[in-house]
Amino acid sequence: MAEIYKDLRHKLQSPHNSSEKRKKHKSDKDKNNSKSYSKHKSQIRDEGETERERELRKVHSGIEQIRVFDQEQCLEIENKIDLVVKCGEKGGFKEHTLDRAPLRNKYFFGEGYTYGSQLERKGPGMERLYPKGEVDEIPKWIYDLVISPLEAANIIPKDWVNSAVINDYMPGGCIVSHVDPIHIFDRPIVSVSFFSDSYLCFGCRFSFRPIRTTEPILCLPVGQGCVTLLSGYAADEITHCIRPQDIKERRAVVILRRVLDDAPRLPATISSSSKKRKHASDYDSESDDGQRKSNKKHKHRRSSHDHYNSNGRKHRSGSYSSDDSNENRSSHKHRREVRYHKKS
Ligand SMILES: O=C(O)CCC(=O)C(=O)O
Repeated sequence: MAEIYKDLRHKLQSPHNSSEKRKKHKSDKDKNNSKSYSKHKSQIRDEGETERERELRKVHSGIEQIRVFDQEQCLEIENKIDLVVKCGEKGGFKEHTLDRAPLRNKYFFGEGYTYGSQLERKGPGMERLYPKGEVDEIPKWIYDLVISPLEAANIIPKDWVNSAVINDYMPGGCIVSHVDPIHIFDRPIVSVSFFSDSYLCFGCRFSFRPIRTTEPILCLPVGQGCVTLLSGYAADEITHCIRPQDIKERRAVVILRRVLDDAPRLPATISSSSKKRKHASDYDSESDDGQRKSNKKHKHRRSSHDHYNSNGRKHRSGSYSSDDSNENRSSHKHRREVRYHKKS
């Protein structure tokens, strides 16, 4: 499938491709100053197709997919994810480590942040990191089994990752369209998929009751063991999501990101007073089994992440509506380049 996309990308980039021909055709038409109504209509249709193709090419330019993990490595990592889930079920994590939703749980390690309806003040760029120490450390197995192989393959620089999130989806689970907050996370956004194959979709709008989405600009296959890197347009200028119909079997993803040094953080006093840690963590980041002694059930906390209206694409005005909203787009634009060598 990745090959197909590569081919498409080449096709779109080729000076001989039909979109280029259409552009030339259009400018010839403009020069001839054709005014007939039927010509005008076909011109609009051509422009529409060209716009979509151009957007698809821009999305592809910010996507890289690499296969790093074989079946054996995937199984080992999947066993570890199961242990994380068990630990969460026993109430073994700090309060902000685990964000539960009916068909999808998120586990934040290293750093956690407020998003969606957790935000006291909603709007683009309002996401805030929790004070340091309010989520559990990145487990040692994530360093050993996931981060280290990516570092060894020069896909991410050494010690770059300071945030690891595991999303665990049940069939029908989803993540609504969003842009990972640009004022919180450096690019690229690195994710590794496990348990089953699915699709990461770009440019969908969600609506609810019943949940449904508009046609995506791109459905990117994300197979088991596949590493996906998003940067540039794919990360910043178009939303991505996981649609409920694309999770047919249980799926998990490990998202590896770098929180920016100047990302805004909630003051310790406000956050800690309202959201106390429930149990002392004995999910030791050094411990491989990840089991905790406490068996108290974690209080169910509905997440906004899956219940928030979102728009697929940037509006002409430049505003977005997304749960992982984004701001400071221009001021952070210079940060967007991938600053290191990526494996091709
Ligand atoms: O499940 C995935 O592959 C993407 C998840 C995602 O975009 C997120 O959690 O922010």
